[in-house]
Amino acid sequence: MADSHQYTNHDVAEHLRLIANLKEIKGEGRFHYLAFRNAAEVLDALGEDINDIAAAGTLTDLPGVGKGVAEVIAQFLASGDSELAQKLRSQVPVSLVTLLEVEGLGPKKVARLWRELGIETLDELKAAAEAQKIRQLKGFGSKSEEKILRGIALLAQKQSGRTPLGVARPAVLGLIADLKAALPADALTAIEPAGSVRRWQETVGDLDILAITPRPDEVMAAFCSLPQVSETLWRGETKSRVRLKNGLECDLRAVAPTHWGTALQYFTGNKQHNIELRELALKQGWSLSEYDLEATGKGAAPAGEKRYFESEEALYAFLGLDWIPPEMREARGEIALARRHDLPRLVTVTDIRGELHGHSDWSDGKASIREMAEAAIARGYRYWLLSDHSIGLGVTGGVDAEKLARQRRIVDELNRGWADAGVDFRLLLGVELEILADGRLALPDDALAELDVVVASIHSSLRQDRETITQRALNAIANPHVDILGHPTSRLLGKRPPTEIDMERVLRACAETGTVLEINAHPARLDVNDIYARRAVELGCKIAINTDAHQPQHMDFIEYGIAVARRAWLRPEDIINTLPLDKMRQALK
Ligand code: DGT
Ligand code: CA
Ligand code: CA
Ligand code: ZN
Repeated sequence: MADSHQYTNHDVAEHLRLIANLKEIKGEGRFHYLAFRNAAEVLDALGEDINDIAAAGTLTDLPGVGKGVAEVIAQFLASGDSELAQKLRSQVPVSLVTLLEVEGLGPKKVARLWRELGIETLDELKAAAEAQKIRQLKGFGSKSEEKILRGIALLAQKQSGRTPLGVARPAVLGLIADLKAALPADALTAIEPAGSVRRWQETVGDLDILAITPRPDEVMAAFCSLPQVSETLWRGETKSRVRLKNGLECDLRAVAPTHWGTALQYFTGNKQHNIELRELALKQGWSLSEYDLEATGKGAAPAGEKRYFESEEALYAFLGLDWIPPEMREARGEIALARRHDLPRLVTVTDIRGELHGHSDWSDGKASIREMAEAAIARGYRYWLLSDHSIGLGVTGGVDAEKLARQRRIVDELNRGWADAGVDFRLLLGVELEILADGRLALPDDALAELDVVVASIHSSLRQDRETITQRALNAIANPHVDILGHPTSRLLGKRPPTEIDMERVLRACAETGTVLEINAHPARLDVNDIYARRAVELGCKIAINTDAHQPQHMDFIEYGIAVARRAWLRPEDIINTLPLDKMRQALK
């Protein structure tokens, strides 16, 4: 058992560091915890496999490894844990170790926050800092609270690496709006987001903004002192980089009007698209940079001659290409299409005529049926599907056959009112039907038969193995009453990975049965994503783009779903809720 070589040197070092941290937080003397921290460093630098050394019985020959540490190592290699760690864990909450990763918090401070304020987790730390409780401790002040909050934001971002678009996009639009407000009107001629936000990529590494200004120094100064900026990382004449209080970093570049087309193209990316475009330019005898095209001498123009472009359209056109929408700039064959003048006419927000998944306060929504429908009317929609959660999810008020019958009477009455008033709008009645853990559906067929549209979704037992969870979806898809498969992979961006579901099988089954696949536009979901949406249409599936609105404002999220569709190269005809009501109904099962 001791010889299974299950654990690496690095695993052992991490275990020793955990012990050192717990000891230090507990308040043991330096000598006690430093011994473990030093031994961990020895292990990190060790060339030999620690399992071999343990098997040879020579652990204590290692520098810094005494009897106590050797015993811990031997136990860990045999069992993945040690008695000492177990004992320490019973004396100190392990979640405190995470607090050590917050910038500026050492073990001594963590120990005091724990002892004096009872803080054990990041959430509790955040709540205490926000409630201004930490400044009451001796040696801590309002500055430390700010620092802790910044550290928490940074840590959260470091752990995930990238930020969901739903956070990044409002942040960059807010910066642009505030910068405009902070400057006189003639200071900014143009300002646009670039980079992954402009391409609507689902997660974002950093923010990029591009501006045309006659006075770059004034713009850089205003940018670096915006209220959401926590720190200026770099400031030059035409470029600045700042860190925001929410942990995101943002680049701002100022360019001259003559360079706008090439600069916006360059800083929109993605990198691979740029590389392909540069190769194409080179073949035509031009070297492409963020500033201009410069003749290489291998084409018609004499070497060194320059061309400037005030718009992206002009740049792409000069290279013989149609303008490529940013969402398509992912080096997936779009340059070849643009060259053949064969780019798809991508769907836009204004193509959408209604939505087919939304909630009211009959389940977990925040507004009444009428308020939701009126919000849809206000957006110019011709139809909207009320699809509250069915029973089987545990949401209070999940609807059953009896409640659906009551909803039908309300829906009919509302529709009569709009018809009488000459409003061209139809409220449809459906349900978001729970696909239960064993694959059964939460409502019987005769109840489903009464509904206009049925959306079936998986919300529970998300950790099931690939076969089980795929079979669940396939059962729902096979049901003749199930029209739409809602948020098929159940992921929550930055919070919960997709399930193990076999999307290729699901997409094929949807195509075969005529079940519509949802692009759930809620920025926390974006489910299915662009890759699956593209594959779905290749296989002949129909798509619906829905915000899954739980309150009227959520309907604004439609642009995120449209972006997923555009990144999947989808046209209006690929999406059923671009159709008028009667045609849309014919397109259902
Ligand atoms: P991100 O920030 O990781 O979400 O992704 P992007 O695309 O915003 O990347 P970022 O911020 O590093 O750079 C912005 C754009 O600048 C990128 O999309 C393309 C361009 N760019 C950056 N580095 C290079 C490069 O080494 N070569 C080329 N051709 N373009 C680059
Ligand atoms: Ca970026
Ligand atoms: Ca950047
Ligand atoms: Zn829903």
